[in-house]
Amino acid sequence: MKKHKLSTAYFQKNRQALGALLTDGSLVILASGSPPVRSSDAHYRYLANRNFFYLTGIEQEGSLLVMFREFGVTKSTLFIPGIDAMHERWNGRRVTRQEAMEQSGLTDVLYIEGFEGQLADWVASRTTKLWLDTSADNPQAKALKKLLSDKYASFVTVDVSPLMTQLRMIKQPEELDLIREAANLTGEGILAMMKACRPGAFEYHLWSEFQYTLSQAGCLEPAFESIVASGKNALCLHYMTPMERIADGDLVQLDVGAVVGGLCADISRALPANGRFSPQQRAIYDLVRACQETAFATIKPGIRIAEINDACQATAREGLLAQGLLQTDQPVKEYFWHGVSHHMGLDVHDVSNKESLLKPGMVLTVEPGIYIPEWGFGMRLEDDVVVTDEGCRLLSAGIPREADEIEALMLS
Ligand SMILES: [Mn+2]
Repeated sequence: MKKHKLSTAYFQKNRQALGALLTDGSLVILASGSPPVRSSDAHYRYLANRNFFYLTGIEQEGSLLVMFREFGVTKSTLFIPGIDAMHERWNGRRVTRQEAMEQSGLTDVLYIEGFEGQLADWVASRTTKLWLDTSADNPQAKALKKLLSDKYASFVTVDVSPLMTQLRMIKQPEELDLIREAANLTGEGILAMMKACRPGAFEYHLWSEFQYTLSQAGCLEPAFESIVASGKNALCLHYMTPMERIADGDLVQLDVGAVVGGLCADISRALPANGRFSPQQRAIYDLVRACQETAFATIKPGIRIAEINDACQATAREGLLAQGLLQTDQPVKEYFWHGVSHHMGLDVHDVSNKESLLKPGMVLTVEPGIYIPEWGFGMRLEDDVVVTDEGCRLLSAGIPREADEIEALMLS
């Protein structure tokens, strides 16, 4: 049977890796957070703060991870909310101490009520440096910050998120496996959308096919709001109101991603609504595909993401000049609107340090896009790659990508 989650060893290894970056006397405190309010007393679906999750594997709101480094050894303690029958009757059961131990590999799992007492001991006696995740934007993290600044005003707090970013940027083999699985599931959803795509269908028919495919595989929430944009709607990059009827001759932009075991995929395809690309659509499709190939050939350790952008823009410029769409004195950015790559992992737009050079194990999207308002459409193609020692390797290799392949599938 396939495994669909990260192993306990993964979280243990991550804590060790963070510990190795800390000096003696360091106290790190990370909050799991709480779901944001949607409206009135309704909340959005909960997702634990990803830095907290990276170190624990725990999806329990209102929890804290404390890591304390002393004599070259890092001791980690997890605090979870206690048993509360009335709360659980309404909101579902909470993770138990036993479950938390098994999931995280931590042996010290305590109830959150004991946190402040423990904190006094750690801080008063031995801490010299207090690390908080200042990138965390949730009520629990804010309350923690306030508690610490009220009670321990003399401590200088340091932001732990740059260290987390440094670790999270390099993906481990089991993360890569799950990203591949997420890409495969995304591919299944795209095939279902291709079957549903025809003139007269509504954008939401495709949207719901994707949602259905993911839900059937146990992925109740995609990595991000699915984009299905027909015709000129694709000229809005983050089009999120898929309510329009698809017309004959439209190009339909898909930008979608599944999540498996916490790891995301992010894939874009463009479909001809009636099964055949028009000559104009085909010309732009082939040019965007050429930009993708340029990116695949450019990505290797030691370069910056900006270099991938530059290379793709050069390919796009050449193609647009040949099409007569671009004049020599015109900037290519008039048709090439957005960057080509971002990091991807536990977050679809994963944490990254823009200045850092690419290294093996980093996962990037490759998503060149060309948008032609005067032709009434635009499109991007997006795949996911891992940087290798020599270059890069596709993680979304199985998803139909070539124009001929797409047409054959749409007409079958
Ligand atoms: Mn993307």
